Formats: sequence, structure tokens, C-alpha cells
Amino acid sequence: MNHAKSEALMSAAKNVIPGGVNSPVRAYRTVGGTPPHIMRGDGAFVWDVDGNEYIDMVLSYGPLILGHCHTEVCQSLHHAVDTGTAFGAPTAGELGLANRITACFRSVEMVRLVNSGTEATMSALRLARAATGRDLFIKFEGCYHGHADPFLVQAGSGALTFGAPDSPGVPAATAEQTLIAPYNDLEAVQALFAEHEDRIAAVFVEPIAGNMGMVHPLPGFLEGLRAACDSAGSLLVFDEVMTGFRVSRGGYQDLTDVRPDLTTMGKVIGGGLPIGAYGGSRALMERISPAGDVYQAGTLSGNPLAVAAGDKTLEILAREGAYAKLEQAGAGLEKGLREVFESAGVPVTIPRTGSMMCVYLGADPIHRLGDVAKTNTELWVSFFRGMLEHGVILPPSPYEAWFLSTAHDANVVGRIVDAAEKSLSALV
Ligand code: KE4
Repeated sequence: MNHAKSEALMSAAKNVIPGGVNSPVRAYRTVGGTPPHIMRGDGAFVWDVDGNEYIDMVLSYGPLILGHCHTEVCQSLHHAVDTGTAFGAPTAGELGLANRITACFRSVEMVRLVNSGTEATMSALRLARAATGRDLFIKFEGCYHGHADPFLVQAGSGALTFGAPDSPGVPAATAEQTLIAPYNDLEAVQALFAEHEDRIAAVFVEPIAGNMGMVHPLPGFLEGLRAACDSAGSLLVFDEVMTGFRVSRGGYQDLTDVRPDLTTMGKVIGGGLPIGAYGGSRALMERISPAGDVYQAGTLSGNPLAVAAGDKTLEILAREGAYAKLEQAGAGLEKGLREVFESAGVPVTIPRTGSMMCVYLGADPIHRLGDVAKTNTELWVSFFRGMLEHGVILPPSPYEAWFLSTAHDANVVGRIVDAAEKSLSALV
């Protein structure tokens, strides 16, 4: 594939944008080469500036659950653009989106819209600290909750990709308030509570960890976190920025009996426009200004464009068959990939829930970050490059989850499997 125009753009971009990108993982530092500069998308496909076509398994790291340029989503956006992009005033659309979210998430009676997942988690942490009068909180190795200082301690996603778990610029005093445990390790959590019980404001957890690849909670893990928080008077926060409306209309919490006190969201609820949200019980959320005394604000929070795209996306996801289509695509791809890796004699682990999945090269069980580090990431990089050359663009790191959309039909899934077969045959 020719990447001359992408290379020229990247070279120029590096002069005016740090690393040439506006989010680190896009720089392809782990996988090497120049990231294709995407010119347009349509359905399951994107095209780069050199005219190369790819099946897109990134989908902007989750938001494009209906595929690129969905007709109805674009129509809603065009209408919003034609009536005004931002007012700094309440709009009916924000109420509509808030109603959709609270109707789907049983633990969310009230929700505040913000502009990113980072804003959602940093605000949820502030609220948890205010509600409990405590400062410490627990997060898990390899879980990523955005780039606010308190969370950049042994984070996942790009922070892992860059091997910079504790980012410079995060004051030691801040990092000291962040307690870390291995994912799926209840004993470690119980030990932290035993040591700091009346000082822990919250436990933040990705109910499915999607920022060290994809790691499911072991049976009893989330239930144990709920019990530990109840016993200590701490809040349980599910970071469903990635899983919200992705793994089900009610997020992962709708697939379990565990109810968090606060939930953070993003990605899908904005349909590809910048958005985040946090929500929980009325009692908790009415602590948020101006109803309460916990301050949080945002110039473009609830802006008409993101609300229009997000509300239409959630409306379409509510239609009969949407999640069945996502499950069909995910199951078909998982089956096809297992067959291809097996016939190539390459051990593989493919965790999946619905249209969210990943591929680890290795057969050992993966329950926490340490297990991910033992997989064959070198071969994974070669596999990634093979897939790219065969017209499939994956998230450029073994520490990212893969996503499918309702536009990834059986023909597209078949093409992804074919690309995997070709990539592997060149490697083994
Ligand atoms: P944003 O601030 O990037 O909108 O959301 C932060 C965030 C919070 N919580 C979870 C569970 C998340 O997955 C994220 C962001 N996810 C990464 C993908 N692994 C965003 C990709 C990027 O950083 O470019």
C-alpha cells in the first residue's frame, strides 16, 4: 500500500502538534510506521488520503457503533447545524438525551452531560470525595479512566502503550491518594480497605477492562467490590465510558446484578461527537452545582451537535434487532478468527462481549495486566501490520479493545477473517 501522502502529512504535523497527533495512541508508536491519515468513512469502511480502503475496527475507539456516516445520524446533525451549534443555554435536546440515558441505566436516576470521558470520571471522583468527605480512591492496574491527574497512576490504554504508568506532571501528593490493586484481585482490595477503610471515597472500576486489551471480571469480583464499598461506606463507580450502550443498552451493569453508586459514560452516547456523562442516584447527583455545592461546569456541555448525534444513535440502538446484529457480527468474527489462528497453529485468546473484543496471542488465561504482559506482543505487532496491508485497520496497540458496528455485516466479517488468514500465513 502507498502511504506517501500520510507520511507527508505526519511529517508536517509533527512540527505543530506534539507527536503529530491529538491523542497519543494514534501515533502508531507501538506498531511502527506512519498512521494512515483518514480522509473519510462510510459504514464499516474508512479511506486514507492515499486512497487506501480499510475495514475499520477502531470506530474512533468505540463511538461509531452504527458505522461511519449513518444516514439518520447525519440527517440529525445537519438539522442541528442548520439551527445553531451552541447556545450556552439549556435546550430540549439535552433533556431528551438525559431521559434516554436514565431510562436505560437502572442505577442512574439523574445525569450530567460533559464533553469527554475524562471530564466524566474527574467529576465523578470530585462528587464521591464530596459525598463521603474522604480523599483516597482505588483504581486497578491497566484500567484507564481518562487523563485527569488522579487517574494517571498505572493507567491503561495509551499510558500503557507508552510504558509511562505514572505520567510526569502528576504531583506526588495527588498520586498518593490513588490506591492501586490488580484487576480481579479482591484480596488486594480488601487489604487496601483494611489499611485505609475510613479514608477511601470510592472504588473506580471498568466493569469490563477495555484498556489493557479486554479483560472480563472474574465471577464474584464486581460483587465483592460492591460488598467492600458497602461495608466501608465508600462509593462504587462503574466507568462505562467504553461499555455503556456498547455491550448492552444498559451497559455492563445491565448484564449483572451489581449496581454502582455512580456511572461514567462517553463514546457511544455522543454518536461520534465529543461527549461524556456521569450519573447516579438523585441524592448523590443533586450535590452537583447549581442544585448542590459540588462545582462542575463546561462551556459546551450538552451541546446541540453531540446531543443530536448521540440521541439519534441511542434511538436507533433501541430498535428491534440492533444488538442482535452486533452480537451476530461479534460471534461471527470470533468464530472465524479462532478457526484461522487454530489452523495456523498460533495459540490465541479472544475475549468478547457483543461487538467489543480483542485478540491476545497466547493461550494462558488473562485476568489482569500482568497476564497481558506475558502475551506475544511482538507477533501481535506483525499481525497488526499484516492486517493493515490486507485492508483492515485495528486499534494500534495490544492494549486496546476492538469494536464492530451494525454496518459490519457477514460479508465484512468474512473479509476480516480472510485478511487474518493472509496475515498469519505470512508470519508462520
Ligand atoms: P476520553 O476523555 O478519551 O473521552 O475518555 C477517557 C476514558 C475513560 N474511561 C474509559 C473506560 C475509556 O476507555 C476512556 C478512553 N478510551 C481510550 C481508548 N482506550 C480513548 C482513546 C484515546 O485515548 O485516544
